Amino acid sequence: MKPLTSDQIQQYQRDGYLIIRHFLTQPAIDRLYQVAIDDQAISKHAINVNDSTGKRSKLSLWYQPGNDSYGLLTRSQRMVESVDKLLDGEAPVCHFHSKLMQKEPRVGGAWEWHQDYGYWYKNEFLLPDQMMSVMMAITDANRENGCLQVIKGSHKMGRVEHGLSGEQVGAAQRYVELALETMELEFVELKAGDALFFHSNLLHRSEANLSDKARWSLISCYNRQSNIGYKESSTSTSSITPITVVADDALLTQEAEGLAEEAADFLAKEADVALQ
Ligand SMILES: O=C(O)CCC(=O)C(=O)O
Repeated sequence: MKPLTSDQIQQYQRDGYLIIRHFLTQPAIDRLYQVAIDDQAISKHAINVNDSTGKRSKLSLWYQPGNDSYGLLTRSQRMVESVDKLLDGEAPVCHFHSKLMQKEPRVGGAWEWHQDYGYWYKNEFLLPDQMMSVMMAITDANRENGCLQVIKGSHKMGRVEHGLSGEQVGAAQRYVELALETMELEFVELKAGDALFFHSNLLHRSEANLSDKARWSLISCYNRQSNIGYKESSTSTSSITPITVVADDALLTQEAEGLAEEAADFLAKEADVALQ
């Protein structure tokens, strides 16, 4: 396992994100893709989120990382140590939640400009520098199938006001426009197995998937134990429970399990997605 270099850490601090190419090997990608397709618990708990034009994305969100392939990835040493290097503070790294984002060909909808902390602030987490997300590409993500777009350096703006925008929560348009006047817009094209680490205040969005290729990704969100969500809406305490780390190859060497419905603690279908 290669630790992050000081250049990579500086890059994250300067830009608000860091791309690590080939984070996963091909056998690991194959396994995650297979689970994404086959897992009953994931499909049973998929929630539809419409964009402003009525196009629909699906996501399944859970709090507790278990012994399934996704849990083993989110708890792997390389992942947790990378997050540990990038987050501010010293307290142990915890898993807030993970979600499998399913943008189906021609159907998958857009996501409005937002900061993840625009949502999480409402859960009364106080320290955005102690929160981040990691997007793992399960399939290739490119301009055609609605890859993530980010505004480089926008995490330095601090939290921008957010409001409801259809079924989603979006950042105040005026601030997004101002940011785009002086900061660079980047389309984050990823190959399956690439990982994008990004700060909770980084402005990002994605467009609809108008292509004939699915765009699936796993987004895992991390927090430090010291950063309490005073109004965390879930019953789960995962965001302040230190992760039990596993070896990097556990994903391939351990018997693959499906997500355990009870243990994973899925976000209920009727829950308010706007709070996530
Ligand atoms: O998957 C996407 O395209 C965007 C998802 C996103 O921005 C989020 O869940 O915060």
